[in-house]
Formats: sequence, C-alpha cells, structure tokens
Amino acid sequence: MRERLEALRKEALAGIAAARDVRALQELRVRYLGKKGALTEILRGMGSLPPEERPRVGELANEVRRALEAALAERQAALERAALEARLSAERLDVTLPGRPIPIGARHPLLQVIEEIEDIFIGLGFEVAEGPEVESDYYNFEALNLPKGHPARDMQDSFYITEEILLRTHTSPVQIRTMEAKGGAVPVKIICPGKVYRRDDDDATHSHQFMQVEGLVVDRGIRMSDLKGVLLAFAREMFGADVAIRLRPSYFPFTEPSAEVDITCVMCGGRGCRVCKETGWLEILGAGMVHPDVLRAGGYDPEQVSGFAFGMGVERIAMLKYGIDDIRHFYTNDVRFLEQF
Ligand code: 2U9
Repeated sequence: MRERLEALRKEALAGIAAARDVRALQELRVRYLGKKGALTEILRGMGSLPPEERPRVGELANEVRRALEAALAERQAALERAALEARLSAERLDVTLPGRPIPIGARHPLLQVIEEIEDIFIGLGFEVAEGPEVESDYYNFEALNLPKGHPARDMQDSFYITEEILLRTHTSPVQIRTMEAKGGAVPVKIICPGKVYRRDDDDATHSHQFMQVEGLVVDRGIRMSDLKGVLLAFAREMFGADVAIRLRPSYFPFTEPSAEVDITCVMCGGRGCRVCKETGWLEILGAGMVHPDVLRAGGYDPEQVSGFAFGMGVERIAMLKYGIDDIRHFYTNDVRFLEQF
C-alpha cells in the first residue's frame, strides 16, 4: 500500500509538472484527489491492513494529499502568471509611436474670399446684410427698375418657381428690403454677400449658381467720387497697394450713370499679358449711382438723398487673386484643390 501511495505521488507530481493549462490541472485534481479519484481508491483498501499499520499509512496518505494539493496550487499560480504575462506582452502599447493624423477640414476658398471682402468693407464702416435666396419677382426685378417685359430680364435668364417666385438672380433684393426696413432713415451703408442663380450653361467661367457681394450706400450728398474712393480703397486692400482702378461707362437698369470697374492686371502689373488680353486691365466690378426710381422703391426721396451701388462676382475675384482657371473647381469639391487655400 505504501508503494502504491509513493507510486501515485510520483506519477501525479510528474503529471502536474507537465500540465500545460489550468484545464489540464483541473482534470488531474479530479483524477487523483476527486471522490472517485486514485487516492480515495487506495484509501478504500485501508480496511484490509493490519490495525497497527493503519495510522502510518493514513499519515502517508495525508502527506501525499497535501503534497499534491500544494503542487496543484503552485502549478496553477505559475500557469496563471504565464498567461497574464503572455497577454500583457501581446497587448503592449508602444506609447512612443507617432499618432495617426486626424485630417481636419478647412474653410472653403470662396468663404475665405467673402470674409476678406467683408472685413475690408466693415473697416470702411459698412454693415453686412443677408436675405432670402427664394425671392419674389417684385424684389428681384420690379423694384430694381426692371418691369415685366424689360429687355434686361433676358440678360439674366432665371429659375422661376411660380410666375411670381424665383431664385434670386442677384443679391440686390436684400438692399431693397434693407431700405424698406430703414423707413427712409440715413445713412444706409451695407454689403450683401450670398448665393445667386442664373440659367447659364456651366463652363470654365460660368456657373448656374455663384456668389455675389453687392454694396449700397444711401445718404445726403453721396456723389460718384464717393463711389470711386470706396472702390479704390477696396481694390488696394484686396489686390495690393499699387493697383489702380478705372471706370468705363456702362448700363444697368438700377444705376444711372453706370460703370464697369477695372483694376490694373494682377498678373502683369498693367504691361499687358495673356490674362488681361494685352490690355493691362481686368474687369472686377459693376457699379453706379442708384437710379431715382430704385431709391423711391426703397422708400427714399431722390430729391433729398442719393446713393451708389456696386456688385461683384466672388468666384471671379477669387480666380484673379489665386490664379484659378476654372470656376467649376469651386463646386466639384476635390480636396486636392480645396486644401491649397
Ligand atoms: C440696389 C441698387 C443698385 C448693384 C449693382 C452691378 C452694378 C453689377 C454684376 C457684377 C458681376 C453682377 O456678379 S455679377 O454678374 N453687378 O455689375 N450691381 S450695380 O446695384 C444695385 C443693387 C441694389 C438697391
């Protein structure tokens, strides 16, 4: 019996030492120490021993049980330590690795140019006014001296929603609305940035939807020289201190007299190049003295006050400033284009 116990100890300790995981250990525990295990099996045979041998064999059996329990606990601890270590080294983080860059967006170049234009005019004492993109025929045309059937309505083919409602073709209705809201008070000194819509075929220089900034000043004694001074200040801040402007006579229904405004070519400084078609000048604006009928439509007496107005296409300004050759770049949202600004 003693030999059987010693053999059991030897075999069990070898098995425990060789166990590869906690499950295998658990199986060994059941096999040797469980209710139907090998040790219990041997102890059942105690009855056949002579009584004087039983205490010593019993003691040996307890010693073997303690030894196996100790070996199981120790092996279990070692296996758990190894498993933890393996997990920790598998999950190790290298905190010195450079982080993954999070690409951040940028403001759209057109928005940047609009804000630059706004800053310049705010510096000259203007306020920024905004209004609806869906307009009535009255605010978009009628109040601006463009009655139904006026040939200039053909120049701006429009997106009509109903007979009387359309997508605005310019931001001028905002100026009419602002004058109305002022109830005849002066001064009016506003710029109106925003989207406008025209039924054009899209190409490198035309878009059916584009951005405008228009401006309006109404006060007592406003003269054409005020218009010239403001536009010269704007052109110098926008394109450089050494640019000059020139005014060419033109026609708009809402201004009289009207002018187209050029700056000296930003590419060649006025010497003549491909961009300015060898003229040395680039057209950037339309402008003029507000027509008396338009002042009246806004609630002002043209005998008491006068005003000037101007309008520019933001894409054109941005294209000239940054040398962009196709207006469609602004609307196709290719990040390789957008991230350059
Ligand atoms: C009111 C009175 C007058 C706004 C004006 C222009 C001249 C002009 C064009 C420039 C390029 C439009 O974007 S564009 O195609 N605009 O030439 N705009 S005067 O005149 C106004 C506006 C409102 C009450």
